[in-house]
Amino acid sequence: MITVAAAPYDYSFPPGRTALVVIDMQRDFIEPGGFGAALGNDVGRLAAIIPTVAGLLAVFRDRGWPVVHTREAHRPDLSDCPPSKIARGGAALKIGEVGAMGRLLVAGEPGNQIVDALAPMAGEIVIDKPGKGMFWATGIHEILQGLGITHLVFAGVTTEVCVQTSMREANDRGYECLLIEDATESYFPEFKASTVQMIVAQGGIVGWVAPLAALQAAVA
Ligand code: TIU
Repeated sequence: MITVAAAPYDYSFPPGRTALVVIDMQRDFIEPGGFGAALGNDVGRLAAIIPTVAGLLAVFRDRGWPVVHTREAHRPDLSDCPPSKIARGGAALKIGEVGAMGRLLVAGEPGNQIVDALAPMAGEIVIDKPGKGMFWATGIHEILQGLGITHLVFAGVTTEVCVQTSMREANDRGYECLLIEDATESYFPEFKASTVQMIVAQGGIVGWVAPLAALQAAVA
């Protein structure tokens, strides 16, 4: 076991049974002209974590540990997108409509690609998820079970939406979850702070939180 100094107390994980999950570091949320911007958000905040996420990826890649990338993505016919989700898609453009990087949140469109600096490498798992959480309608639980994964380390965007939802889904499925706090970001700093508090409250009701430096020190 490797032990990381974390909140609310030390997080121990077994190498080989631990996967990194990078949530939705796609152009739709991080670059101007995508879904995040269409919702009225300042997307500049999110790009700031790219170097930290890259550093976290390096920890796992250098050791050959499993890496999962997710994208929030719908089929081109939107058959996997509830009408309620489209209706609440913000004032400017809705899911499936054409923006500066192609159709918003549609698989295969330019905006749906993970940003170049964090592009998946051969052998890494990439899943398209129609929901906010990574387990809904993706089959990822079965994939992780097949690999013997028991522990998940989380990064990505946005902290209180897709990251938190995925962590809670993972928690309910028995995974021990660590969020790397400087490798996740929200359009709303107060929501990120609240999410971190919610995760670690009540003795780690959802999981653990630590900075990248603590993980790097633990594996050194
Ligand atoms: N809007 C927002 O904060 N997030 C999302 O819609 N999706 C993800 O968090 N990936």
